[in-house]
Amino acid sequence: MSYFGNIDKIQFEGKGSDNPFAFKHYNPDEVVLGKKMSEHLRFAVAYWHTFTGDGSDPFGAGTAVRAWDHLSPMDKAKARVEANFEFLEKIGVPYYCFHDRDIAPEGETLQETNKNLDVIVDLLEQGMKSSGAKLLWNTANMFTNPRFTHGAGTAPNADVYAYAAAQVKKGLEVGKRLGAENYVFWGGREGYETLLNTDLGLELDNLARLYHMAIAYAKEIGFDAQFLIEPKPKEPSKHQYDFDAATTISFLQKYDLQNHFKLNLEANHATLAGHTFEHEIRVAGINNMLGSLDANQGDLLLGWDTDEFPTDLYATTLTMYEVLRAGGIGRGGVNFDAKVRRGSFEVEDLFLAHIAGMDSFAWGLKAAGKMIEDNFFEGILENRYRSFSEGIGAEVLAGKATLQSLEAYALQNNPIKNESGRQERIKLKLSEYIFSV
Ligand code: XLS
Ligand code: CA
Ligand code: CA
Repeated sequence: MSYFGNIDKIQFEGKGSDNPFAFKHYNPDEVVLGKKMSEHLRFAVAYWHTFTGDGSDPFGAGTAVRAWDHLSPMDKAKARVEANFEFLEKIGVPYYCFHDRDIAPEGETLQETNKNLDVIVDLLEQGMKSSGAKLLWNTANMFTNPRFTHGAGTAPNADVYAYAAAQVKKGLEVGKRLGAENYVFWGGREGYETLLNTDLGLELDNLARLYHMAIAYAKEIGFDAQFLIEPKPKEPSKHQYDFDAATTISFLQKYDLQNHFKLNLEANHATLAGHTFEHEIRVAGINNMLGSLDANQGDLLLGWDTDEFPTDLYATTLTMYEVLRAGGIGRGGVNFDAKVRRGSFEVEDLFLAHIAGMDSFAWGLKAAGKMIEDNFFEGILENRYRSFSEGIGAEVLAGKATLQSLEAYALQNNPIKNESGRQERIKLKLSEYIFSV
């Protein structure tokens, strides 16, 4: 059965095309800085937003019109598997991502839940074999079910902690079976509401213990996916432990986990943390922690996680600039953790939204590639920090300077001459690059 029968495979038609169901910028085989666009971007579709989501919000029921709406939970899950592979093929995206609870309904017991999961994982395995689609990452949803109301790996209740561990164990087995390239931990309920009932130290220690157990088990079963933690500062918890890239990196270092994890960074989560996405990517990059990206955008007028499809070219350009500077996305990818708006309820909107996101990222990649090729911004950096390549600056970098030697230098170096940062000129240049491709 076809779920998107009226839509043909989306093709690249180039800038001149006015066909809304075609790419104007995403040309998978086009080479940017010596590598194909498809290899730079490694796009993925998020199962939860595209196939499980129904457009409901806290004020109203779902609006999405889908061919599987009338089916029973298990049949719905099976239909979504077929829809997933048809969608990936037609949109030309090689990867997908899911939470365990997106793909199969929960049963009455953990046994039953795992059985449901196994039925669907069988179908996914077959579908991946016949279509060539790949799993960028999977994860365990340890935030929707009421049992996780106080947390999962940071729960105050050891029974809940054990349940979470069982779910992670199963998630790793599923990931191994489907050849997932990454495994994600997002701590939806790993945080707290008030310190008056929270043992912060114990909760963080326990979370680290769970991660160490996951590393040990993955090794035992031979699952060699890259492990990722996804920072987010708030929502659903008031304060989430993995607040942002810097906080998460220091957590990993404290618990000797830094060599086993990288970060899955999300644009909208960066915004919620009061950062730009490029800031988060740079922080990860300089710490060798850039793992993968959840591509979306928030709304600066709203303080919550709107998960819109990314269409802001300044943001996609700066994102790809940071990715290229960091040496690429490696085993990660660009996963559209984005949902169509509630008013965009037709299946056509799923295609139009992904085309918008893919074209915006391809556009950003082309602009960023040109920026790097021209060496304009890198040249500015080199010039701006040139005082560290000779004289007293070089001594600082070589670790030879002391407070005494720097004082002696400062005492005879008068006046100090600073130079303009030329920020306005630089920002206009960025616009010129974006509009030149
Ligand atoms: C929620 C998160 C979540 C993770 C995976 O805000 O973005 O969907 O990406 O659990
Ligand atoms: Ca995400
Ligand atoms: Ca989000």
